Amino acid sequence: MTQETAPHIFATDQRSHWQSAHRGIWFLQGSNLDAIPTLSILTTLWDQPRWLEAYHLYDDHGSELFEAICDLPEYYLTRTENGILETHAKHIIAAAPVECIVELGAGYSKKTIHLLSEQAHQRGAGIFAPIDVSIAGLLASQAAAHKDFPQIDFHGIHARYEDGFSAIEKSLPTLFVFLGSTIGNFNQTEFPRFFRALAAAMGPNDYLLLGADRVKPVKLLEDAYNDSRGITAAFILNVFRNINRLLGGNFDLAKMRYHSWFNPEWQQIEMYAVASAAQAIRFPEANAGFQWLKDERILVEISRKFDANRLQEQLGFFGLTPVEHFTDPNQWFSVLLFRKQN
Ligand code: AVJ
Repeated sequence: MTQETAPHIFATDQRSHWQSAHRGIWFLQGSNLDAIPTLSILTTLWDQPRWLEAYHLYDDHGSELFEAICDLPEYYLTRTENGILETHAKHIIAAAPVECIVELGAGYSKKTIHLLSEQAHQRGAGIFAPIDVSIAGLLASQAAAHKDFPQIDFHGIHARYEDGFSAIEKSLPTLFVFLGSTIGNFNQTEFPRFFRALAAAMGPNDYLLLGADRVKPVKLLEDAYNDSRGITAAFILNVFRNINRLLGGNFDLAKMRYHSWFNPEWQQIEMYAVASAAQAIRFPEANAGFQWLKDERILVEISRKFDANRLQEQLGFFGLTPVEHFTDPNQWFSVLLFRKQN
C-alpha cells in the first residue's frame, strides 16, 4: 500500500476514508466490492416476475460482449452519442467552466476523450476522476489518460457510483458525466433514488452531462436489442453463467432462449431469458432452489427510452436546471447538460 494522501477532490470529512492501492486509484476503506451478492441475486430471483439487477451482466466475458454490442450495425446508441460529443464537446466544455470531470463508469472511451481534449485545450489543466467498480478498467483509463493528457490529473475512484460521487468536494467545480444511456437500466424505484443522491452530492458550481436514448420507431429499437448475429442474446444469457459461478447454481444455458420486446406503456426494451424446458434450479451453498417452469420468463435487463423534454422537466424537480440539449440529426439520442441550482 502506498502512503499517498487523498487529494482535494474528496471532501475534507471524507479524505481520511480513502486510500490508494495503486498510485492514483482510490478506494473507500471498509467497502467490500468483492463480496458475493448472494442476497441481491436470490431476492430478485424469488420476486414475481423473477428478475436480475443489470449489474451482474458485467463479468469479464459480459464486458467483452458489451464491447462487441457497441460495434453492431443495429446498435446505434454508442455511435450516435459519440457523434454528438465529437460535434459539441467544445461547446459543452465552454458552457461548463469546471476544474474536474467525474465520469460515472470507467472506460476511456472516444466519448470521454472528446471532453478531456477540450478541457486540456480550453483550460490547460484539469482533473479526471472516473468512478468504477472495475479496477482493471480504471488502470486502463489511467494509463491512457497519462499518455494522452499529461496536463490532466488522474484520480480513479474504485467504488460504487453513489459512494464515489458523494465523496467529491462540493466546492470543487465539477462536471459529472453519465453517458451511454446507462440511466435506462434504472427502474422506477432506482431512478429517483439515484438522482436524489447525485443532486445532493453536487455543489453550486457543478454540472451534469447525461446521455439518454430516446423513444423512436419500434423497429429501430427492437433491432438494436435483437441483433442478427445473436450477440445481444449471448450477452443476456451469459448472466446465468456468471450466477452459476458466483453462487454455485446450475442454470442450463442450453435450456433457455433470449426474448426481447419494446413495452410501449413503460417505454422500455425488456430483455428476458425464457425457459425452453423446465429446469430445477438449485443453489446448494445457499440451501435454496426453485422450479423454473417451461416458458416462464426471467427479466434480465430493461433499457428505458426517454422523451428529452420530459426528462429535463423531471430532473428539474431534483434541482437540476437544463442548460443545453444536444442531439443528432435523426434525434435518436440526447446529450443533456444540467446545472445544479444554487
Ligand atoms: C449499457 C445499459 C446502456 O441498455 O442499451 C445493450 C445495455 N443491453 N444491449 C443499453 C445493453 C443489451 C445498454 N446500457
